[in-house]
Amino acid sequence: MYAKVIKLTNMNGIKYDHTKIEKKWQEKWEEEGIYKTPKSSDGKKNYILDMFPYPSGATMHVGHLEGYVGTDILSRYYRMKGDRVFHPMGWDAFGLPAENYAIKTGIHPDKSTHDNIKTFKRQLEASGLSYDWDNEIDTSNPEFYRWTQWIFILLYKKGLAYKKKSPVNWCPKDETVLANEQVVDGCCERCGTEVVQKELDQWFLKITDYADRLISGLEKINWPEEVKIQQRNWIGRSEGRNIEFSVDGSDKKIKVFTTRPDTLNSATFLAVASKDNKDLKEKLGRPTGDYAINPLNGERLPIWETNYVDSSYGTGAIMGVPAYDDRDREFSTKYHIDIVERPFTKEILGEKIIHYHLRDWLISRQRYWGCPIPMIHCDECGWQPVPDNDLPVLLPSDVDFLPHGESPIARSKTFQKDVTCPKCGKAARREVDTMDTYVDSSWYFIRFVDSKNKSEFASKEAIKSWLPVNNYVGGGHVVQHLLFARFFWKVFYDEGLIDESVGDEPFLKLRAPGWILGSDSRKMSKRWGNVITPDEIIPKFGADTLRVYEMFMGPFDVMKPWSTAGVEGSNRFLGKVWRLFNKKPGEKIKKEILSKLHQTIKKVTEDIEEYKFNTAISSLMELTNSVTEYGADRETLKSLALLLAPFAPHLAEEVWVEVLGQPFSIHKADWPKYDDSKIASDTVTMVIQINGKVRSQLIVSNKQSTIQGDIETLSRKDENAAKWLKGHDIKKVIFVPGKLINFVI
Ligand code: ANZ
Ligand code: ZN
Repeated sequence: MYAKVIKLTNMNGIKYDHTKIEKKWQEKWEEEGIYKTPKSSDGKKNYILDMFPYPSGATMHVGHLEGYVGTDILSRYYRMKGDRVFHPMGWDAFGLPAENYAIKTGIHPDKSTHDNIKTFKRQLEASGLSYDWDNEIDTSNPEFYRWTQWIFILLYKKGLAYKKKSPVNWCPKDETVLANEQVVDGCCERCGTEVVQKELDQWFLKITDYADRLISGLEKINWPEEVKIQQRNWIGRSEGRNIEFSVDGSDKKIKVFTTRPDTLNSATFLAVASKDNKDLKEKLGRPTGDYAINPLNGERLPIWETNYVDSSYGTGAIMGVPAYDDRDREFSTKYHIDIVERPFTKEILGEKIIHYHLRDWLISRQRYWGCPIPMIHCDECGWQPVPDNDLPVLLPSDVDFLPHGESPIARSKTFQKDVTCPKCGKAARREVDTMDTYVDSSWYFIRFVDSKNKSEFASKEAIKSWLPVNNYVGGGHVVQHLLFARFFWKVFYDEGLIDESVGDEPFLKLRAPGWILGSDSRKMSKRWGNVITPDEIIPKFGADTLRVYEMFMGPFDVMKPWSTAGVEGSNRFLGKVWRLFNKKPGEKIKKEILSKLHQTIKKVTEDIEEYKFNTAISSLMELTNSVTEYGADRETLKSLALLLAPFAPHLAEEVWVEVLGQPFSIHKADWPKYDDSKIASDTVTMVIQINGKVRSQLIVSNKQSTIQGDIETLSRKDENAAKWLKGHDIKKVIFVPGKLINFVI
């Protein structure tokens, strides 16, 4: 064993060269299939999931990787702890950008998307991520979208999918529907023509039926508070009263919704939603000429029509109380309506009611690159779902992508061929719209657990064995994704497709990585020329350096700017680790090192579980420094390698197998345990800084660590510190007992 150490030390030299290590182990891991999902039922199940990426034309940048590295650390750590880990990856492959690209270049979305997937996958693999690729899914694959269609039909049969007229953004020149993000200042992003609203028949999913459960379920899950608040705000539950007013001189009645029925005595007007000027910021209105009677005091109140009342919320009408409501006051001031302030009343009129701001989910898209909606329209029988045996309804390939007023699929010659009504058999027509891609991402995490199932969307057993997701990581604009996915899950749960024991929330713990900004502290974007890709960093510094750097930049969930100096710092740290393992280990270690080791095991263990990857790495740095200075035995080195394995998997494997002579693979080895009795220490580690930069450290007794004179003397004797102090006048000494000493020179 010992001879091997010497031999391999010579072979690899002392310089840390990632090019000799990373590719080699990636190939070996793949060959040995060490990240395959365990078949046995040993260990606690732990489903660790990333929000799967949309494979866009722009390659992945280092910001995307942050979350993936985080879940990779968790997956490696929990595997070593003996958990049964499930860590899959796949592609949110449908979407508008690929279709727009096709319009511009003529390249079919299927081709561009799959080219992009190849690039993304290569980048993930080069980063040393431990996905089990056996369960890879692609939402544009008919094997997948067959079940997306099946789910749509399930919803339809449960009365949760319906068709209704609804306005869309319409460009009259391009004759196309525009997504909100394609409308810039009210004009078409492509041609600049003013966008109008057009009413189209569209499919909706009835998420509003689940509004209350979508709120109450939040109590059960471990999510960041701000994400829960976003969910609640999006649903917008509001308790109040509907109060009925009669219209003077007619038998018409107007119902208003108010959350402040106690202000009824101070109402001076009524207002109903107007059709025009809807999108203007300015409050506009006109009197209708009618008057309503206040049911509390009999006063006659003018009825106005205004754009600040939303026709689709509450009753679409309000009572105006300018004395107490800011919007009403602004409106009254502008139109010289009375402002009357009377005391609140204890007498409360009207029926109790709860309204939600949440709207049903509009899923129709007049687009090609999405999942076809599996419905057939018959003039006699109306809308009919496509029979199960006829699924999937395949996306036709014979379409041109230029917009012509409706979904490009409408002009396919094959799509409508021989279509008959499933009910009466007469000639009929298929729905040509496709689904919002949020539908795909609302259930992909269920398909992962049984991705090859041909007879079910996922078996109840597979769902029970892996779901709910234990750790879900992803960020960005996810309010809707999380809401929609929770809605789907509850529908499946109610339908009995999910065992009761699994529960009615799909994501138990959620964490959102903070954005990585460019080095100019701006959002990484082509526009600013500040995008950094793994393809620039990995060849130069290695994946381990990139991983350690990204996790060391700061707390996982906060924004942080990229710094090339920081990358170099992480690279130097790994170089230091490398040299440590290429030194001959000692026979014995100091007691101080032993307690430091056990403190570090405890700290890294706890930090990983709390997603505090940055502080876990700092404690590994401290341990590395202590060991470099005071030496270590083989057992200590083994523990250090194990602790590093989730962060720098290639380097850790190399020293584990090639230097320490341990059996392949470190990623299958047991996570080290700490011993409380060894943690207790009568010594502390003090940092020595010169001009605020850490230059060395001292291990001293607790008592000594509080005596400035002793620490100053010991620092001057310390080899590393002495180097920096030599020949300089010390202007000032800052001393923090038990923590640090800083020499200002
Ligand atoms: C009188 C009043 C007095 C009000 C007061 C508020 C304060 P949320 O919490 O969002 O439910 N409102 C009702 N329906 C509306 C609609 N369709 N469009 C615009 N505004 C509407 O808000 C409920 C309050 O918003 C209601 O209570 C109503 O104004 C207004 F001191 O009634 B309130
Ligand atoms: Zn029919």
